[in-house]
Amino acid sequence: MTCVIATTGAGRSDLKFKPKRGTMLELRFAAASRPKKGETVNGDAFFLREFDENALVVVADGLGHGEAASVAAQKVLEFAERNFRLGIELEMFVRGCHGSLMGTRGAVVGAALVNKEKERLSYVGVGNITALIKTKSGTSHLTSLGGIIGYNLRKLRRFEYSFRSGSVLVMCTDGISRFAPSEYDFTSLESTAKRILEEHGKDDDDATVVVVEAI
Ligand SMILES: [Mn+2]
Repeated sequence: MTCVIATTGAGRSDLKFKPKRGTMLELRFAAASRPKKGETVNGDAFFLREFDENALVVVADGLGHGEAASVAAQKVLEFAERNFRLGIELEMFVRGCHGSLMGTRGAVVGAALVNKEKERLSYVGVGNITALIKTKSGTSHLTSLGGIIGYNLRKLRRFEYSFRSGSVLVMCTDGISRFAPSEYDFTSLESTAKRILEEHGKDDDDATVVVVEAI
């Protein structure tokens, strides 16, 4: 939007300027998830929560599949439900997950915090969760380090990315085989998430895809 201001005085000028945005990014979310073929419980889990100017997005893949994997993944959800505000200190959030998963089989976890005011995305990934940001100009893959939450936590590192209007965050567990984000049109997030799951979900693993778009 452009504002036009007419100044008073001898001269006259039309001053055009862009007003400071009073609004934050708005986010849209969609997710698709299903267990491995033949399993009744899902060893993957995801969590989405907006609070203050933030949104926390977590994807967890309990090791293996079946009941024990599901217990570990559900523990991540329980921890996130109680402690999502820790997400503003993402390393502490992930460290807390690690503590609460001790004694379980363990899980790999990706945690993203979007700051809708600053248009930034912070990411901490432990183990094999794929996360990427798709923009008009291309795709950047978010960096995860090795380790297993609840079992073997190595050094945590937070990576920062810009996340602006039009940016799309995609997070998947390894039950989704590699795909080219450019092949998908993210106009309908829900049907895109479903299509990625249908077209790239592996039969021999639980599979999850979460999509978050800034508008
Ligand atoms: Mn898996």
